[in-house]
Amino acid sequence: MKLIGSLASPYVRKVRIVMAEKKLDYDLVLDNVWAADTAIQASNPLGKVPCLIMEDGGAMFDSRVIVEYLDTLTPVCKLIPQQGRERAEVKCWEALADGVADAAILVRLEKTLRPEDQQSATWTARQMSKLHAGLKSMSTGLGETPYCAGNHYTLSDVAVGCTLGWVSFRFPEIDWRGDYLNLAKLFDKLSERPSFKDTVPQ
Ligand code: GSF
Repeated sequence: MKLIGSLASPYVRKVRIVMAEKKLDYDLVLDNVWAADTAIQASNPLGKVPCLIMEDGGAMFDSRVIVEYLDTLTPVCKLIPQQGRERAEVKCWEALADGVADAAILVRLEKTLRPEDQQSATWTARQMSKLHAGLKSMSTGLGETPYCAGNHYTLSDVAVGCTLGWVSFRFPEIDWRGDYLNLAKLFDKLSERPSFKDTVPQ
């Protein structure tokens, strides 16, 4: 399998961590989707990474679809419960974590891609409020449990870890570690895993 992605993206990192946890082999093909010469649209018409190229040449996106597929390929380190409420809970954590990343990325794009005189403070504030509400909700949901969905490591933790890592990477001024000690503790625990160590955003 080939994974088209970048070393900074939280969604690509989520897929890479799942690949590593499940001990799946793949080649990482770097593509800067913002560059004029990006080839991403040949594989993903939406022009986004991650995009998985399967053995038969077929392309799969987005990260949530890819990780769900990867989890079915081997019983090694099951990350998504099979069914019912537990499954929905893990998927909802993933939606929350990805949604926080979506909002944070929109803020960054507004600042980096749009000329200063066209930037909207209202839009930025709207996204920032989602970012902060999302962090708070993650902390409340985690409470004092060892992992997001309870006692076991799941895709929820992978998704939350990738989003927190990305927020620290691009918004070092947001002190989520100081505000939410339980998230900091979880993040430090996750950061010891080889899958996280090998994929620190850069
Ligand atoms: C989000 C992918 C995405 O926005 C997923 O795969 O989970 N829901 C999708 N990827 C960004 C890179 S990054 O900011 O992580 C991307 O490829 N953006 C290019 C664009 O044109 O929006």
